[in-house]
Amino acid sequence: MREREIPWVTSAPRGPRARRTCDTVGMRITVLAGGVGAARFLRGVKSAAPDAQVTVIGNTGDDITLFGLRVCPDLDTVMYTLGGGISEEQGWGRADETFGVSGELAAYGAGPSWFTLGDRDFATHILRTQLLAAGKPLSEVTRLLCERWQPGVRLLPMSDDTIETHVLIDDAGRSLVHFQEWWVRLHAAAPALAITAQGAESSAPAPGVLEAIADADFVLFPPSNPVVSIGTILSVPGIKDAAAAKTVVGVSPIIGGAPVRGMADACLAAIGVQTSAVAVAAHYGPGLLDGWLVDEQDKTAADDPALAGIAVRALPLYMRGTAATAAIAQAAIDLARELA
Ligand code: FO1
Repeated sequence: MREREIPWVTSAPRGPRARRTCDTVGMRITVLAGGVGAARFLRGVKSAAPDAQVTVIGNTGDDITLFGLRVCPDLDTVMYTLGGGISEEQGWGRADETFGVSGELAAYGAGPSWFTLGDRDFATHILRTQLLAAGKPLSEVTRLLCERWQPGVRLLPMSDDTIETHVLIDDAGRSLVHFQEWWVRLHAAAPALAITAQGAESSAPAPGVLEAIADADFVLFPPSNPVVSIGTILSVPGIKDAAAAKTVVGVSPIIGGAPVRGMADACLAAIGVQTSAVAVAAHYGPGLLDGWLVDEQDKTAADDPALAGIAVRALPLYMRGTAATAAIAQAAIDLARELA
């Protein structure tokens, strides 16, 4: 962490409201975000640090082109969730959806049918594709889409270059499938022999990404998938080194040996990492991770020699609602400030 006067530590009166307000004015937080878990965590960050400037670096490895349209699931999940348009029960896609267009496409036998796109969601993909076709980079397109949704954070794609996560599976013979096909059509049931972010090695961080990390007071890793979300963002050249130079605090996506949602265990198995709060933190390593929040079930992680050099704190980690999520975000912010 660059030595810098931390503006929010002031001598202002320390009343509860005053303490919180003066605590977050001028605070710059950068968050590497995947999909559903990250979006919900970000609601907590906004609640815990309402005056902070939050920049979200979104994973684009899940992106897929369907019916000629560019779909960016993790960017849209953050945009819709923080903008108030998300389908709460799914955690992705739009609320109050209808499926007229996908029904008509199915009537033509046009596929794939395994990836559900609602009519409202189609509008996002149509406009994004139109703007991309007009030559605008994904970062500019994302900024324009966010003008409608006003998510209250700056949402940057990790890169403007095309990066797509593909999975080598052994499904009665080896084949390489797009991450979404493995995740959604196959429910990650076919063991992943390898997971690669195709295009990452020749990609560049999107404009503003490295600056957002360098200028942050600290960086947060929400409880996103450590392989296909956080891992993919870190695979864009320059991002991991930039983050390693900062104070980084992460939230374990694994509680009691199981992922809270999604199928991170299937992804971790693909890279030979155990599905545990300790193993994920050790996978990030003390060179990158400075602090790690674990659920109380995993509090022994604090004494695990595998996490030497990483400050571990145990607290309830299930994001059961806004208050619980805000408490988790507050704990992450407090730990980052303690370590900065
Ligand atoms: N996930 C599913 O399990 N089934 C779907 O049909 C599906 C459609 C979908 C459409 C738009 C979108 O932005 C996300 C969608 N997702 C779907 C979720 C998506 O696979 C995940 O959000 C991420 O890619 C993994 O975090």
